[in-house]
Amino acid sequence: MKTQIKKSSEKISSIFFSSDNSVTKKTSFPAGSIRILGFLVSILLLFAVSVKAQDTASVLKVKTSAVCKMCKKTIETALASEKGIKKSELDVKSKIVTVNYNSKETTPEKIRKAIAEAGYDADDVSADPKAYKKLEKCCQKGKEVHK
Ligand SMILES: [Cu+2]
Repeated sequence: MKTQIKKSSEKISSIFFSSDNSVTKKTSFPAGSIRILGFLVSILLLFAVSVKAQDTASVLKVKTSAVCKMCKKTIETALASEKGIKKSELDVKSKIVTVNYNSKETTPEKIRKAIAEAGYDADDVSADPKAYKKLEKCCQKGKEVHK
């Protein structure tokens, strides 16, 4: 950024102090201001875009039926391949998975559905029975967290 400003100010000063003073001074002044204006507008646009991008970064906490570290791995792996999910981390003790996602690319409903399709309950969405049966026996052992 700084070098860009330096460059454009150099250009402007080279216009101002060029040999053909009387003519260029008057004709190039507006061109210089337009350049500065364009530069400021693009900074504002960049700022607006970055603010908008931040707005789409969302966090969702989902209560699951995970009972062990293997469940944690299964759920986190399943969510990793979902569109719009940046990161997910399951706390086995509380059975809560914290999901960082882009609200423009996915929704809480889709995230809960993905967890259910991996074989686990997700809030009020029940685990897909077929996926549940495919889980390791250890993960079907019951509702209590175990090793
Ligand atoms: Cu498990």
